[in-house]
Amino acid sequence: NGKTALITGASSGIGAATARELAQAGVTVGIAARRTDRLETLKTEIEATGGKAIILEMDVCDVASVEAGVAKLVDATGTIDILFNNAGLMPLSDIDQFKTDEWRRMVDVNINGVLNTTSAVLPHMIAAKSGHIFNTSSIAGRKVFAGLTVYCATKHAITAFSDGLRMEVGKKHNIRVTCIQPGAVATELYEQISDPAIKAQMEDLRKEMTFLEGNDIANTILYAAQAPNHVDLAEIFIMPTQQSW
Ligand code: NJP
Repeated sequence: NGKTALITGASSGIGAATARELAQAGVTVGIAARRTDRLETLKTEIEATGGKAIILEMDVCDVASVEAGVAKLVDATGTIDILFNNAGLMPLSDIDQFKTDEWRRMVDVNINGVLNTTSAVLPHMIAAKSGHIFNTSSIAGRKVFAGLTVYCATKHAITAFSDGLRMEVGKKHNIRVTCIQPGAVATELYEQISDPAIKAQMEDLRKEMTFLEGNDIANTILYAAQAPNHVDLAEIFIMPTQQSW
């Protein structure tokens, strides 16, 4: 309550749900993404229920736009207490399809994007001797699935980065780090899959089991954020009950 959060990938899915949830709890949310029309709608929705949202047009791959977004939020609120590194892509394909442009985009958004926002926000948290960073990894950051190889590689990087970051900034700077590892969540993430066979597999999966909703993830983030300061919920591994893999 009275805190400020920067949420990347807030224009849809898990990020938008988390923005709504934190705003309801009294957090001022800096909602960051490229699609500002979506952010406008979200801001209107949040403010209609008494929350406060600040739109940050941000491409997490573009350091200048990340720095501008962070500066805008700090100017408006004086602080960033929570950073949710959530923006991500999952254009799945088998390696022998050589969709190398998609691989590079995944590495850029899923890994470099997290490094860009973290390096821009961390100095403010270090100065405040307080903060909480949430990173969206995945079940794909715990194990490897064929067809998801490059995505798994990017999410394993986020799991590793979260662990190392926690070791370096927890004790020294009083900053908590939580690595979120969801199973299947019903969002637009699956729409980017360009490989027809993998896309069909994912669509079948959606018919045969109940996916998590963005809000299920948002609830756990609020729970971790509200824990007493000496409690760092280091990992949240959250699965649909019916997901057996
Ligand atoms: O997907 P979606 P999710 N700069 O597509 C943003 C992980 N995850 O909510 O810029 C800035 O609805 C994009 O915004 P825009 C997943 O890997 C998911 O499911 O306007 N933002 C949009 O808001 C990802 O890390 C599942 O296009 C950029 C958002 O990213 C996170 O959850 C399972 C951007 C994507 O929202 C959220 O994904 C799992 C850029 N360059 C992990 N590029 C799952 N859904 O099943 C993209 O284990 N965005």
